[in-house]
Order: sequence, then structure tokens, then C-alpha cells
Amino acid sequence: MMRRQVMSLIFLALATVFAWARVANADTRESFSANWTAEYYNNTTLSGAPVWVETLSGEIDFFYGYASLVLGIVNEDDFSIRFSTVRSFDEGLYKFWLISDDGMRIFINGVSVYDEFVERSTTQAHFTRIMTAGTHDVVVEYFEAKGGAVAWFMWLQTGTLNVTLDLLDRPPKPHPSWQTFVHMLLMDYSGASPILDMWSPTDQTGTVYPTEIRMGAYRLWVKSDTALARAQTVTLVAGENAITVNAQLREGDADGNGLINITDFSLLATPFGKLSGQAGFNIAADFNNDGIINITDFSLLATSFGQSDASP
Ligand SMILES: [Ca+2]
Ligand SMILES: [Ca+2]
Ligand SMILES: [Ca+2]
Ligand SMILES: [Ca+2]
Repeated sequence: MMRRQVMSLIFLALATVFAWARVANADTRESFSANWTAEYYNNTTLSGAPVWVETLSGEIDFFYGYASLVLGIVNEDDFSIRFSTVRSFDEGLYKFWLISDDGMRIFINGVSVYDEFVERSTTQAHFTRIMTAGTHDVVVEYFEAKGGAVAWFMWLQTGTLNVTLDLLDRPPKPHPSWQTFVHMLLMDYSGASPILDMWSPTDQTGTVYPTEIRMGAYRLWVKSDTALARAQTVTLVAGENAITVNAQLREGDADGNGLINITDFSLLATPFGKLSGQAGFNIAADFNNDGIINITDFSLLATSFGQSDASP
């Protein structure tokens, strides 16, 4: 037990090294009940009868280091472990994370979902999978060759995100004029860099296509190529999250610098009256995306003159 306590401390220290490990500490973490069965083998191929079998008191979160897991019974090197459990899942999308040194392979209901049963140094990986509601067999097979040994595995339910813009002066959806490009940031409250930072096209309903995302509370910042950014707080849950930006985006930022001012007015004035396809037409000044730069675009700009982007 002492060894486990020491290993837990080492794990805590290592966890601070892995930035992504913050995920594991989020309140969205799947709660693991203590029903992993661990079978230990003194070879790297899970062959023969196990030399030790136990029920884990927690998760698979072992930074074994260089010593034997079970002194005098399990080898320091050249051993393997099969962890198995039957666990209840809600229906939905799940993200599975692992760290291993050396190899690991994972089966869900007997189907291989991850297979890197190879000698390697400490490696982290993740994969996603849609789970049906009910109980599922999860088996994690792991081996250690030489040197340090790590076995760590967890999962959490994730969701998808799609964001719909509300744009000014557009015909009813769906319509091509709703198609634009948006810059989207999604920030958690850790002060770290955004967990999502992407440019993406909208479809004819002004919607950005779904993105897989961790559950949690975030600040969502959205800017389209000719409109000022809006920001709002969103709470993303498991499954599909359809978020509508909570206010119409202010149009008129022709140069996309986050401020609507005289420069944007100049960019509008030069091609004023031009139709799409005509020489001198500037799509960046066609704020309502209707193929003509006219008084409508002027008034969209004038309404928001002097305004700037919401801060992220
Ligand atoms: Ca070792
Ligand atoms: Ca190793
Ligand atoms: Ca501008
Ligand atoms: Ca226009």
C-alpha cells in the first residue's frame, strides 16, 4: 500500500507536466468505480497463468517507475497486465485517453479499438468512440519491456458543437448570403490558450459545422470576416450542442481588424455602386453578401461606426 501511495504522489507530480491532464481533473470526468480486475504475467505476451490477480481500488493510473509492482512476485521488467471491467455507459460520444510505456491495446466488447502493443517510451494517445447505452466490456492489455513503466487510462463523455450566426439584413434561411467565414475561439477559465481556435465556413443557414468538444463551461468568441466579434458564455453538455450566437453580428469591418472606422468607410466608398463581377467590386464591402455594394451596406457600417470587437 505504501508503494501505491508513493506512486500516487509521483502521479500527481507528473500530472502537472502533462497539460492535457487538466482534462482529467475537470468535473466532467467519468467516475470510475473500483471494479477493474488486474491479471499480472511475468512475460510480455500475457501468456500462461497470471502470477498475481487483484481488484484495483481505483483507476488505471500507474506510474510504476522501475520497481516491481508486487515485490518478489511480478518482474521489474518484461511483464504484462490485463485490466478488465464491465462498465455502464450512457449513449453518446466518448473520448478515451491513455498513456503507456511500453505498449497498450484496448478492446471494447471484444472489438479492438486501440492497438499499439509495441515497445516504446512513454506515449500518450486518445481516440473517440460512440457508445450505446448499457454495459460494455472494457479490456486494457498492457506490457512493459525494459526501463520505466507507465499504464494510465481514462475516458469521459464529450459532445459536439455547432454555432449558428445571426447576421444582419439577410433573406430567410437557407440562402447563399448566409455563407461566410467565421473565426471562433472557445476558452475555458483556466487562463490557458483557447481549447478551440478555428476558421470555418458557415453553411446556407449561417451554421458552422459540428466540432467535437469537451463538456464544460466556456467563453465563446465568434467573428465573421466582415463583422465584429461577439462573445458569450456557453455550457456544453454531452451530445449535440447547438449554440446560437446571442446577438446579431455588427457588420462593417471591411478590413477585418476588429474596429469599424474610417478605413472601412474608404473600402466601402471606392467600390460603391458596383455589382459582383464588375471591375472594382470588393466582396469585403458587401456586408450583407447580396452581390451589390449600395446604401444597405453603407447603413450597416454606419450603424456600428466606432464599435469594436468584444474581447475574447
Ligand atoms: Ca521496468
Ligand atoms: Ca519501458
Ligand atoms: Ca476595420
Ligand atoms: Ca450589399
